[in-house]
Amino acid sequence: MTFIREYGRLGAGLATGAMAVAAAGAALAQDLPFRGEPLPRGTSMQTPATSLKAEVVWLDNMLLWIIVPITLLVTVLLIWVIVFHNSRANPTPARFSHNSPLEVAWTVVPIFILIFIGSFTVPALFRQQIMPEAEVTIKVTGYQWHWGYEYVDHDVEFLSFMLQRDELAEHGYEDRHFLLATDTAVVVPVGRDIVMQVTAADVIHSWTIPAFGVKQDGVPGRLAELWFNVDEEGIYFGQCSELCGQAHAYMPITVHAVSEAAYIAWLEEQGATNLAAAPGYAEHRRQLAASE
Ligand SMILES: [Cu+2]
Repeated sequence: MTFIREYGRLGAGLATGAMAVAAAGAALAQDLPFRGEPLPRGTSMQTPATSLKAEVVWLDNMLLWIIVPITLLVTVLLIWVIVFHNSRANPTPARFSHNSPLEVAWTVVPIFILIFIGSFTVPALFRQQIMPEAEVTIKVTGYQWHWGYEYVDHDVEFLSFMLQRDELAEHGYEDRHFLLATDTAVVVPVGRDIVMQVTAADVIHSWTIPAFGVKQDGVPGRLAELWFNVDEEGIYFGQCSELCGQAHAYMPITVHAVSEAAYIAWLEEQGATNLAAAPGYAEHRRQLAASE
């Protein structure tokens, strides 16, 4: 494992040259609840942390109500045919080969089912794929095998490597977060529209946070986008979701969703420029002035 990490770091140095590794977000981990993580014996989706994910979960449940009756109907028909229409039970089969009303029905009914499903899934797809006006813009680059982040409005950039088991505690994580927690984390304010620009530097990677309902391939030479707006403060985990080579399983993603004040404080800590562009900055200044 150490080999993989060191190898990754070497690659990082080659790939990004002078890109500095900032100790981002390490101090924040202790104060935030863990929200977006896989649970032991968990079989369903993670609790939604964004409206997009809530919609995905709703769609999933709704589709279940359609697919279960269809599956049952087909199963019953199959059993019925097997039992009553085999050569022993039915030695002289009927010779007809068409039944127009039935054929029209089994064409039209599925069309209506598809239109019904599409009337929900197509608008959901548009909500995911049409980017809102970004309040925070972050560029993420996939490397073999770690992530690089750039807060484009603030000249803040850092790399993000998976933590080894013995490093978890000092960063505020627990043992179960092995293979999920990273040394630096993406920090975003809650209740704001975050737009991530996703790309890659070597092969295709994929950036995702399951609790946010987002997943986007990072393709070298292209800039794709995804967006989310986190409801609650907390720590959310994801993993590279496009098979990208030997250490694909060792480039997880950690997001800290924090209050606006904590986000601005973090930006300051990172030596961010253009702080006035941070969402809620004017309000934050006013509160600071009032408290003095
Ligand atoms: Cu990858």
